[in-house]
Amino acid sequence: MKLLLVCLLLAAVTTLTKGRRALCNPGTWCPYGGRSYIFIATPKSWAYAQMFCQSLGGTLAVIHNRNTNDFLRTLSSRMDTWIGFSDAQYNGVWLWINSERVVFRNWCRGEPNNSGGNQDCAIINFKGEDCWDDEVCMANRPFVCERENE
Ligand SMILES: *[C@@H]1O[C@H](CO)[C@@H](O)[C@H](O)[C@H]1NC(C)=O
Ligand SMILES: [Ca+2]
Ligand SMILES: [Ca+2]
Repeated sequence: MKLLLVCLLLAAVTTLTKGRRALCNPGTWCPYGGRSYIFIATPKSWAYAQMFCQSLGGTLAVIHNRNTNDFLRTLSSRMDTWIGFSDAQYNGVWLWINSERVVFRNWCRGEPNNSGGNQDCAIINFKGEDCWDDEVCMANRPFVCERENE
């Protein structure tokens, strides 16, 4: 497990170094709308995904408008993908991981439904569609990180 983490971190550092020149190549940071984003295809739990984003100097991605939503949808190849949106602190109160104000939502019809009483983390691209779903945070999903532009 530790070895795996080291490998992931090394891969991340390599990614960071390459990120400077590459624009939107897979595995590199991609500037958009004043921030940069990276899609990580390796499925992880929501908490692990956030830790990984932090190890890259960022957080799980937050979404404040339609354009960013569409951009991240493309970046993630329309796979079920964690974003930094959760109601784990208080069920029904959805908060962005960086505490920014919630000004945009894109829930699928009937979501968030807190199915089974413990769906507290949000994905984009539910069933490939252009909408969000709440899921069990322990589920392993690809994820998208964001960070400030340097
Ligand atoms: C609740 O959401 C899950 C996906 O998280 C979905 O599979 C399920 O069909 C939904 N249940 C209802 C009753 O809408
Ligand atoms: Ca919930
Ligand atoms: Ca749900």
